[in-house]
Amino acid sequence: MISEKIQSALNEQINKEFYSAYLYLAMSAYCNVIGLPGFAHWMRMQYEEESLHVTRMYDYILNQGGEVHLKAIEEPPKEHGTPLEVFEQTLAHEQFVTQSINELMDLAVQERDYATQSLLQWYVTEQVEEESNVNDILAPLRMVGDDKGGLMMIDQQLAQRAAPAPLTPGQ
Ligand code: OFO
Repeated sequence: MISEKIQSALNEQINKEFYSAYLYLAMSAYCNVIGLPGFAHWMRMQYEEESLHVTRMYDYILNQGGEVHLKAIEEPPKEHGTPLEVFEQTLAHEQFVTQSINELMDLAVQERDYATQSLLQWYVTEQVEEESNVNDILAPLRMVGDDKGGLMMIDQQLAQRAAPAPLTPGQ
């Protein structure tokens, strides 16, 4: 069982995770248009990963006997600038999501809701990985600058990203 307060905060977070999925799908389309299929693929995989972040939280609310409220998803921007700017925006967005997860954790601690803390610990760890993955891409992007050959090499590396593992029952 979860309190009304926790239920409402988790539903807000679901909306943010949906927005993340939407944003990365928009970025994927944008990267396709600017001729970077590897970047587009990476963003498409990120979209899939965000969808799993949605369903993990959605399943948790239902498993706790709570109610899911799906709210309108904000429209993401269409233009994202240079490939470097695409990943700078990605890092800024992930930092925003990390902050949001941390605030949720503060609330779960205040409410002494141990089950929700356990769920959120997964997201805390995930956010460390999300930010680190993006930083690992930003470093070579900053190094190559406008060099087309360098960008092509990064594009080929990003094309290798594997699909995220599906959720298994109980996760
Ligand atoms: Fe759901 O981690 Fe990114 O936003």
